Amino acid sequence: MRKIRGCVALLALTASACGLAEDEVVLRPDAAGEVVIDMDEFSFGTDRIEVVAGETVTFVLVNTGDNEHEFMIGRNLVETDLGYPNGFEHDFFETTTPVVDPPSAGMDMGAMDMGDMDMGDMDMSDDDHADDDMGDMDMGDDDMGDMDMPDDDHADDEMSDGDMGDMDMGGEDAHAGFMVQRRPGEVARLTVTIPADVVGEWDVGCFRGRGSHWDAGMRTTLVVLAA
Ligand SMILES: [Cu+2]
Repeated sequence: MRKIRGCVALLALTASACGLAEDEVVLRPDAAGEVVIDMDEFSFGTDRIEVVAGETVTFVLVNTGDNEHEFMIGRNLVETDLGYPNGFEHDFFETTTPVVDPPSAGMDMGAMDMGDMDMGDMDMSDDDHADDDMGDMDMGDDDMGDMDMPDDDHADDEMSDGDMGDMDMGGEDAHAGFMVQRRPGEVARLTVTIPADVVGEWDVGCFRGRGSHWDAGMRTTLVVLAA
């Protein structure tokens, strides 16, 4: 853990030497194509991640925090009816299939949710109904967690995961798109060859805690440069 933090600090120095804002942390793939990202309360430890289209990049996602965290990339923030940040309208991984190690760390909620979002009124009403039911059921749990300290949030998640298995969202809203989820101390490697059609700026975020992680600053920017 200490080693990883040291790398981030070193990159910060490199960034400032390149003429960027002094406190701006920019991560780029190393010689092996790896970008090590710390996930904790509540940040990804970087202001910006820069990659180049055509490169094969491995995001090494390290949960150095005390809560379960997730890593999502997308555009156009989606909010629930109650105004909680809840994923992205456009998933970065719509046109590519990442490899996740271990595979159980990855989860793709994209097909179902993104389809509903793009479809017409009939699908929307179905979807709203389902979301409302979920929302009402989750509210009690989650509000309590939000008012308590993050540790309680974590306890909640652990308990739910134990009962329901890996696909359980631990009382979270299900959000569209591909995500990697890690518990404290866990690491996952997310490898993807960056397609040319994703050049531009993307948001990276964690939406755990009913969007409270995002609101608390657990987000960063991914910049995909043209080859
Ligand atoms: Cu988080």
